[in-house]
Amino acid sequence: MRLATDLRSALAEAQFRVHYQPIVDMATGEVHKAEALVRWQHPQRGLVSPGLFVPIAEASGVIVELGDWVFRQAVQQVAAWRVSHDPRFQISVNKSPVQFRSAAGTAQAWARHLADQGLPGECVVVEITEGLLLEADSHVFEQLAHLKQAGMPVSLDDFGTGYSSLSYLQKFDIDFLKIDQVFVRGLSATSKNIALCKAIIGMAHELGMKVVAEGVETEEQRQLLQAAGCDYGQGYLFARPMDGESLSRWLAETE
Ligand code: G
Ligand code: G
Ligand code: MN
Ligand code: NA
Repeated sequence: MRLATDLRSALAEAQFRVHYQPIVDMATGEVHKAEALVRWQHPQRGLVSPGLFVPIAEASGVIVELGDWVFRQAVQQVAAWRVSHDPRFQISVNKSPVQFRSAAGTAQAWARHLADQGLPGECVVVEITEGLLLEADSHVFEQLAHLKQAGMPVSLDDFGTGYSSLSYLQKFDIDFLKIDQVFVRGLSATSKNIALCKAIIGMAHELGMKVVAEGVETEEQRQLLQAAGCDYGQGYLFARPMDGESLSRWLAETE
């Protein structure tokens, strides 16, 4: 596929952008978190969705270098927002299982980069998937432990969609659980989804995790999730992913 060869040169040619989507504190409305989401400005195709190119980047291994680049962009951005907006600011970065298995872009390398910038580990939250935990070998265990040692929180993305086994939640120290959009979509007081959301939130809190609901699009969904004790919300109701400069303006206006 053409995209695969284009991906290799895209980094050198500076065609990637990082957009940020705010994550809102449900109880207070404050914003001191955001998720970094990569975008590809392709010279012929225009904006290519990560849903399309991330799997190709994973298959070719380019995701390791790309993921490192996204991480560094996020670090630069979080340092700025800690000064200009809120000293607690954290940015979530998605880390693919391919990156966890690589000898490059390790947890130690990320920790060193943060230390070199004079930043605490807690600045960057690492988003992982259920699949990583299910296939976790000793190397993955060790990498997750290194993230924790360096103070980097771990967030479990797309929760509830992939697998039915919950046993891995006992084995790993997870800080945030992200309820997948499929549970938030069609949320109403009488739907089965509200029962599922409440059960997930209750379980997460019992296990010492904070909960982020993804894909919050309506005021009704926000209210139901807030009443269910959900800690944070992310979705078009609050804001779409946008470039750093736009989010800086949005943060200033939302204050
Ligand atoms: O940004 P959406 O808007 O289209 O993102 C689609 C998918 O791409 C999501 O599942 C998201 O986790 C993934 N994604 C976005 N940015 C990154 C990234 O920097 N690294 C990895 N591994 N996945 C990403
Ligand atoms: O990493 P993850 O798979 O969770 O990526 C989040 C994805 O969800 C991105 O593709 C992002 O653009 C998308 N997204 C964020 N908020 C909303 C929303 O309110 N509605 C929908 N449909 N998608 C959203
Ligand atoms: Mn994510
Ligand atoms: Na998700």
